[in-house]
Amino acid sequence: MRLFCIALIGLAFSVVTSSRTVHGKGAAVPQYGYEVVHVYPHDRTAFTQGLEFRGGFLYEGTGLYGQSTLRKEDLQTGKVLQEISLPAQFFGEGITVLNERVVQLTWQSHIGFVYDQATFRKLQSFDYPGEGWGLANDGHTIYMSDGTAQIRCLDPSSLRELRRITVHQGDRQIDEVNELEWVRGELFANVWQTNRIVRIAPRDGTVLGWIDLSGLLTPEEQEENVDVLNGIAYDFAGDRLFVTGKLWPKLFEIRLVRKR
Ligand SMILES: [Ca+2]
Repeated sequence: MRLFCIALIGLAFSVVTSSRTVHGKGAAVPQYGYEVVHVYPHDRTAFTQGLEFRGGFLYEGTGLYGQSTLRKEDLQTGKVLQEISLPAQFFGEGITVLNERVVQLTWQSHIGFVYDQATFRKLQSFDYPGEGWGLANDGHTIYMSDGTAQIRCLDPSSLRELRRITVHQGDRQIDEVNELEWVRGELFANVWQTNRIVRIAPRDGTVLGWIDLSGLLTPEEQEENVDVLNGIAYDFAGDRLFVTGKLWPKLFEIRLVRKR
């Protein structure tokens, strides 16, 4: 009986200790809100799955079967300057632009495409296991999300997987990591079906912060058949951060504001 009591006390102590530890780590992660710097138009029919800003233009990959595209767009007007459609059997996902090529994933077809950045001519395709969700790159490595807490690191030439990191905050894995962006040495990622972006250390997947983007759309706009927040693009030259969502009427330039 005495041994049993000691075991119980020990168990209770360890539960308290571990919950304090988890709580402590969670509290230490910075939380951010935002200020809107500028509002731009966004195509209401674009089911945004990938977004990047390169050379003064937006590149956007859109999804849904029979409606998936790759586009180049004018930021100011939202006008589509160049566009190709994917064959109807493919649901387009993330895109990234590197070395004058655009890479685009598909959701569940295990195949990605590589296009010439200037002409959008298809140069090659490649395959991968699992699902394709988001893409980004740091100039040397391509990062790919797949709907789990894992981010795959790909060789930009062969598009073969080099290693993986797991997005985590303490002991908790952050699942359904979606559209990605490389921002000043960090990976930013939409978390699917939330209004939040998670800031990730690319080295080991540690969560560096959370950005709450609730309230970007008005209540009226929320009722107009829009889908979730998805789409982050960073303008290196101008230090501008853009966000939008699937079927959203607007694309926002935002500035992050530390909450705590
Ligand atoms: Ca992006």
